[in-house]
Amino acid sequence: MDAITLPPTLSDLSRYYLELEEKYGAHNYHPLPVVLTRGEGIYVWDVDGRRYIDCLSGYSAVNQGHCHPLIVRALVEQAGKLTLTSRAFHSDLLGEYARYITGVFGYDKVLPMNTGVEAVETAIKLSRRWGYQAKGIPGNKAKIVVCAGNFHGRTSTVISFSTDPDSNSRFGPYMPGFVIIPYNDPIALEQALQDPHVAGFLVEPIQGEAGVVVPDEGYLSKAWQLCRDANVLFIADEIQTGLGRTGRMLACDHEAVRPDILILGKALSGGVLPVSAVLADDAIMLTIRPGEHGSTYGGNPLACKVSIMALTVLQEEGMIGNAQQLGELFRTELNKLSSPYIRLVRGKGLLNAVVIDHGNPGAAWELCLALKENGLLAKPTHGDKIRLAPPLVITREEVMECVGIIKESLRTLDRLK
Ligand code: IF1
Repeated sequence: MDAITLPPTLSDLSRYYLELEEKYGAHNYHPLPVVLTRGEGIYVWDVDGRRYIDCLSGYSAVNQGHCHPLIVRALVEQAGKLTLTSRAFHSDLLGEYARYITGVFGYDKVLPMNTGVEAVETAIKLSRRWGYQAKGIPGNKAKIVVCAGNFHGRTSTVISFSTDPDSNSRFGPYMPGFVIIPYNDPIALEQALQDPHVAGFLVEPIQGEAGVVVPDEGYLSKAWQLCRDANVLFIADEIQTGLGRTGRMLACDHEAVRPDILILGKALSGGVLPVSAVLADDAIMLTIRPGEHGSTYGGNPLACKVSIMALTVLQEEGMIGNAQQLGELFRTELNKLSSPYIRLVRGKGLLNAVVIDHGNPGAAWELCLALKENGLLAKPTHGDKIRLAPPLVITREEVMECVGIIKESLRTLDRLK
């Protein structure tokens, strides 16, 4: 373990767990030095009993708050009854779930998967299949247009169209058939769509990993219109932006855009299981036939039960409106800090980021360490951006507490050269 990265305040107990991971776990992450053992609502506790406000929310998987009692109850009850049938047999929950989720989002059909990237893979395969079968693209010629700065997951296909060298360099060879255009650029999209072999346009309504990049108002609706005109499927990756995070059920709802293919994940289970889904109408979804796609765990009864409850509490407990209102407050109050170290505050609903402005390239990391010391957990991305995305159950008082902690913690940057 690189001793200099460990703060002197780290307890022996925390150090023990950190060293275990370091010794026996692959080194594919660089976490903040905090070891968590319990969560409830917006709070998490470390092994030394210190409490933190979680401003990452498992990268927006725990929108409903940690260990939401109704979601946990659904999980535990179903776990004692039936957890997995595989899709070789029916269960008494898959149909109920399919009816429920298609009703919530207004699509004919759902295809259930587990992780986010599997749902993205599914959407890619589905749009290609639709391209051959419905649009008449010649065999193996289908293209999918994607945006620079995207993050859609980490499989070898999906990293093939990443523009982030950390994600894809030295992991080639790469899957062909993707065209990368600039994000937030309808003219580039219009040009790309002139190619008759394009089957789909895959886009994040807000780019999360890129540092919460919010496109210009009207971009999504324009892109959607361009896709319709070109007979190209508009595929929205709402894995991070969906499920109330931006103050609407879907980020696309802000512009009344209805994607042809909708991809959901993360908070679809409230953070208790990997549950993802692809939604589309029959003309698209039924181009995949039995035996042509699937997954052992996709649509398992445990996931179905949990997901119904995760969607239910999201809607019934006012979380979406709360995200809208308190997100507004959070950004307003962060802007009021007018700190020389905050270049800008951006986001929508409770998906926000601050861009740090400091001569020291390690400033965002140092700030996150200071935030942690003061009781708030957040993680830098791309060096200088810090995502601030607490669970949607946060209250006004707690948002103000976050702002206070951030204000206090920014002072450490005075001392950093
Ligand atoms: C990691 C970021 C968040 C996603 C979108 C698909 C996926 C993700 C829009 C894949 C996943 C994660 C994965 C996580 C870090 C994280 C992330 F920083 F990379 F951008 F959330 F902000 N589409 N995002 O954001 O979903 O297969 O992981 O379930 O450590 O890689 P997955």
